[in-house]
This record gives sequence, structure tokens and C-alpha cells, in this order.
Amino acid sequence: MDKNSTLPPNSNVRGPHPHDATTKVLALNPERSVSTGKQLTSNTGSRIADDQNSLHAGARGSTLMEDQFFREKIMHFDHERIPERVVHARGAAAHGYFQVYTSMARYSSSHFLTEPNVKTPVFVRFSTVGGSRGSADTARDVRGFAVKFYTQDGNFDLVGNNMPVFFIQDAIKFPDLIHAVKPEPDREIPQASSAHDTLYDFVSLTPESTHMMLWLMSDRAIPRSYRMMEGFGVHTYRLVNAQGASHFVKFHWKPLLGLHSLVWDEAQKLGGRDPDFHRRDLWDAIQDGNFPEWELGLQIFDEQQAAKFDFDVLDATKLIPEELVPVQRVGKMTLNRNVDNYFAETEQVAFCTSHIVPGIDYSDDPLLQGRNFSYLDTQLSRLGSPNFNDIPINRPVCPFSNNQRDAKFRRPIDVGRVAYFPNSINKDSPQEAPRHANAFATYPEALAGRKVRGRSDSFKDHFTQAALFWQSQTKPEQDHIVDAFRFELAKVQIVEIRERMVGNLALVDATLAERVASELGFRADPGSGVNNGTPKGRVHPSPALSIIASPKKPSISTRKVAILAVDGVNIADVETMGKILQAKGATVAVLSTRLGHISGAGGGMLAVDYTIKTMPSVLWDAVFVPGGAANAKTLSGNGAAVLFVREIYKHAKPISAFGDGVALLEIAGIAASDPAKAQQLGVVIGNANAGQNSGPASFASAIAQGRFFNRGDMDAVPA
Ligand code: HDE
Repeated sequence: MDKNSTLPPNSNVRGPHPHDATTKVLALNPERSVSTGKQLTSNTGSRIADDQNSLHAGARGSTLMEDQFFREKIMHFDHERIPERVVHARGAAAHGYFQVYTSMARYSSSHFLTEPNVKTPVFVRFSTVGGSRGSADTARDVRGFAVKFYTQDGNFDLVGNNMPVFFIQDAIKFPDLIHAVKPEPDREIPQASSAHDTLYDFVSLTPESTHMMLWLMSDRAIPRSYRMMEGFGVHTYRLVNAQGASHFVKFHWKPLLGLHSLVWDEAQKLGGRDPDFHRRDLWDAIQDGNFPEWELGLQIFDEQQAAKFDFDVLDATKLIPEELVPVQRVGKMTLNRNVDNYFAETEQVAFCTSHIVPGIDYSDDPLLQGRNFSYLDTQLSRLGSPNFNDIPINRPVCPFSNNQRDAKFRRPIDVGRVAYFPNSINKDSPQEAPRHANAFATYPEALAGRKVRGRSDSFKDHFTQAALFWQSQTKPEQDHIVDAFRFELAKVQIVEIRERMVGNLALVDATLAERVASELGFRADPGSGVNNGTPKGRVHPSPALSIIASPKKPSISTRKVAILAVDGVNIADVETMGKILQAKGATVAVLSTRLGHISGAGGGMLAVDYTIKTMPSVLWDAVFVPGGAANAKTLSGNGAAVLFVREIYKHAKPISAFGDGVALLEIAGIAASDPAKAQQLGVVIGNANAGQNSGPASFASAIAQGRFFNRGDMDAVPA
């Protein structure tokens, strides 16, 4: 699909216009610059006749300072970069819209939450946290999930993550946390990795981080796709209705494709094979018309309920189990347009938690309060001017006006003598808005107490919810958490740090700690942990915290299936399988040892999409090996093909083989002699005569299931 076909006609947003899904895209139209059919000029419009040579003193002489074209071009180039984000530097973004299902006016006066007929434009940026701009997408890390709603009441930035809790309780610790996780300052190593001494030194001494560390070691930290992960506002916010009544709220994003993750070996290999894995996935899905969708979920509760919880809703290291306060799905967000220019949009977009709209307000969460300073402040160093909201991607689409003036890169020509309020010369314009016009009114929360530099006692339980998360995981998910801690702590060099971290894990769960310690060569000892808080409370497991146990629609939509084929393949197998999987929404491609066409066993030709070497197994969700004796023989002697199926097996992904194709599985060491048993493990054996609905249909359900962690011998696979 050509994305330009969805481009709305040019319009000038400064005039009146309807507010709908395209409002922001229309507003950006006058800013788009297309160079097609134009002559080359300098920035001041002087036409350039020769852009291949600079001006020299004679053909072999030195370059002349006089060359204004050279100097302008190089000067501009020298300054092309702006500072990368100090965290969340690596990201990818897209445009879309949000639509509420039914009016939420009972809770909030925000236009985007009360008008089911309105499609509010959004711009969403996903990111990793620790790595620099050029780092790999699949690092083990938290993912940023930042949504800018361009509402009629102004911009609302919901700057969230794909995990519902955070490492620290007070914003003053953020620089310490980030200094600890970033590459170590003397050697600038390791890039985009939490597996090193300084991070574990800090978190093991900061037991409030333990809950988040369990999330970080879980499969949530290696999502299969941005399209398949949840988002969380993390903090408690307030919703405030037109009458001024307030409720607390936690924001959630629920992906309609369900939750899916990679496995660690795969994520590491992807870091080399395709560092752009998530960015490419998002771009391709939108380009192909497979628009990613999330439902907005709200956990709404009041102060009386909050007072009864055995944790503090202002503590960002805690979540509210869905079993305690259900998540109401109130609307849907669809991303339907890629950016035109990465720098102008994705790099320059400025999210600030301080960008909120009437109908929403802050809670006193000390992390959120600190963020409200940080995001505004950080834009000054990144974008260089308090006018950063005038950069096209940041500009609101509702009318805006005030008496702020001047500063670097001021674009509007503010007309007239008046830049103050009150004034009589301009009839008091721009005027304060009346409350009934949905002007922002801070919720008049009652306050009492003394100034204190300290934390509430209600913030001091650091282990109950860590245990809740651990106990809510399925067996394979627990295994992955154990393996991740073993991996990371084995990379930590200072033994006391390892022991202290395991000591903290022992305060969460003795088995977890013992299993981690068993590979590190010592016994877990809760005495080497740091517990400066209260003892662990009672835990009621929450299935919603598990990726595997969370409900999913059985779908293979946008799943990528590789078909391995060389000369002598049974083309009918390829066509039958391809047709059925594609009809169910999967992407199917033929991979071979060379590009061009290959010949079928019974005649006919088949077009090849990719070579096996350039598109290795980690880029696919499943593999199919069709029949054909020559096909099986050639592939069995091809190292890349054997590695391909081995890795797919090791990474718990579905495999299917028809007829002679089974030989390749056997060479790769995958048990296929008992088809019924194999099928339980996601290995679907069929043949060309099995009928269209037996082999392919079973394979499709295996793909919908996702991963087969019940394969007991995955670790034995030498891939
Ligand atoms: Fe951020 N964070 N953060 N953060 N954060 C930034 O702002 C900060 C926190 C999050 O795609 C920075 O514009 C502090 C929690 C996302 O552009 C900076 C604290 C959550 C993004 C900053 C936190 C987040 C950022 C760096 C502790 C989830 C990327 C560049 C109080 C709820 C937004 C920038 C994008 C980016 C500060 C903690 C999410 C430095 C001080 C908790 C998704 O301002």
C-alpha cells in the first residue's frame, strides 16, 4: 500500500477545520517540503550550477574561503545532530488516532474521553531506555510507550512504559539509577545492557527496585513487537469531571494482537542480525495496512478504596492488581501512518508529563512530580529553545495564544503592542477562560502536614509485590526469569554484588533465589540482602501479570512464516500451505539458497523471495519445510538451512514439514517420527495428500499459540 494514497489534501490548519483523526496530519501539510522538480539553491535561494566541485585556486590549487556554497553546506552538515535523549534515545514512532467507545463524562471533562464521535489524533513513540540512538532494538530493557494526544483541549502526553512499575520511588534517585545502568563511565561499556556491575550494585542496595528487576528479567523486557506489548501510565493520575469531582486512575494500553515476546537467545542474535527489528516491524505493519491497535484501559478508584489497599497508590514501585480494580476498556488507539521524516517527527517530538488537559490531573506520586520538572527542562537542552512547542510535530491543533514572546527560533510574528495581561489596549486579550469553557482547574486536594525530606512508611514494603509478580508467572516464565538473573549476574564481576542481589531475591522467594544462586556457585542467603523496609505481606497471584496466562485471541495475523525451498521442491505443498496461512493473515515467504526462480519436483517454477543467509530464523515466527526428495536432500546438506530449523526449534517456535521435508528436521535433531507426539510440541508433520485442512490448519493453530515451551530438550539444541 502506498502510504501517500492516504495523505489528506493540503489545507491550512490555521483556519477553522474539523477535529478528527486527520487533523494533525493536515496541520503538518504546510510544513512538508518536497524537492521533486526543483532546482538546487542555497538556503537563501541563490541557484547553484555546480554541486560537485568546490571553488579552487586553479584546478589543482587550494580551496578558497570565498566559496559561500561550500561553507554553507558544510556548516549546516556539521550541526545536523541534536543531543540524543539522555534516556529513551532509541525509538520509533507513528501517527494515528484515538476514539473513546462511550462518554466517560461521569469521570472526566476531557474532550477526547467524552466524545465517541471524535477521532483524536495521536503521535506515539516507542523506545528502549538504556541504549544510545544507534543501539539494537532487542536489548533486554524497559520499552517506552509515549502517546501525545492532540485534543481540542490541548496536548495530553501520556508518557508511559511497557511495565506498570518503576525502579525507584523518588525522582531524586533517577540520575543515580540511570548512571548505574548506562555504560560504565570509565570504559563506556556495556552498550544497551543491564548485565553489569554498576546496575546491580545500585539495585541490590536499593531494595525498592526488586519488583521492577523481576519485570526486567521477565519476557516483558524482550517483546516480539511494539504491536504486541502493553503500555502503562505507571503513576496514579486523577480524572476530574465537569463538576470538579475527582477519581484516581491508572492508564493501561492493551494490544489487540495480544502479548508476545522473544526468547533471550533469539533477542541477542537479533541484535546482530537485525538491530532495527522492532522499528522495521512497526514501519512494515503500517506500510502494509496492518494498523496496530491498542485499547485504552482505565483502573478507576476513589480515595476510600485507595486507603484500604495494603500498598500506597502514590508509590510507583507498586501496581494495582486487575483482580482488585478491574481494567475497563474505554476506547481504541489505531496507528495508521508512518512518519515522513524521522528527524522532524520522531527525533524532535517532545513529550512532557506536564502536558495535561482539563479533566486530568496529577496525584502526589513523588516520581511523577519530579518528572513534571524533568521533561520540560530536558527539551531545552535537546531542542535548544523554550519555543520547542512550535516545532510542527509538537504544535497543538486547537487554538492557542498567550503572552510568551521571543527566544531562539521564534517562528510566529506576534503582531501588536500588547504582550501582557491584564491590558486595556487589546481589550484584555488573550483572556482567561471561564471554568465552564473547560479551562484547566487544579483539583483542590486537601493538604496537611509538615515539610519533610523523607518517605512515607506506606512506601516501605519492597518485597510483597515482587513476590506477587513471581508467583503470578507460569512455569516457563519463571524459568526465563531465573535464566535471565543467572545470565546477568554471571556477567557481574564483583562477587559481593551477586550475593547481595541474590540475598534480595531470597527475600522475595527462596526457590527463585536458590535456583539463581545454583548457577552462580554459592548458596542463597537472605542475610546478604538489604531489607530496610517492612516484612513481606500476603500474596494473591494475579494471572493478568503473566504473558502466557493473559487472554489472547487465537490469531496468526501479521505472523511471519518462512518456507524453505530449493530445486526439486513440491510446489503444490508450498502453494497449499501459503494460501491457507495468508488467508488467515500471516505473511509467507519462500527462502532459498539463491534468488530468482527454482524448479518444482513435478515441473513448474517457484519465485524466491529471500535467501536463507540474509533472512535467518530469528526474523521469522515459524518455518515450513515442504516435500520433495531433492529439496530435503539439498537443504539437509546446507548449514544455513539446518541451523535455521534448529534455531526455530530452540526458540520454541512452530515448525511444519510435509513428506520428505521431515528429513531436514531429523538432520537437525528434531524428533518427528511420532507425529502425534510432535504435534504436542508444535511440530506439525503432514503430507501433500493430508488435505488442505489437516496439516496447514494444525500449523496455523500452532502459530496462533505462539511458543512451545513444553519442548523439554530446547537447551540441548546446539544453535
Ligand atoms: Fe522518563 N524521561 N523519567 N520515565 N521517559 C525521559 O525526557 C525521567 C520515567 C519515559 O519517546 C526524558 O524527552 C525522570 C517513568 C519515556 O520521547 C527525561 C524520571 C516512565 C520517555 C526523563 C523518569 C518514563 C522518557 C529523556 C524519574 C514511565 C521517552 C528525554 C522521576 C511512566 C519519551 C525526554 C519519548 C524520557 C526523565 C521515569 C517514561 C530525561 C526524571 C516512571 C517513555 O526527561
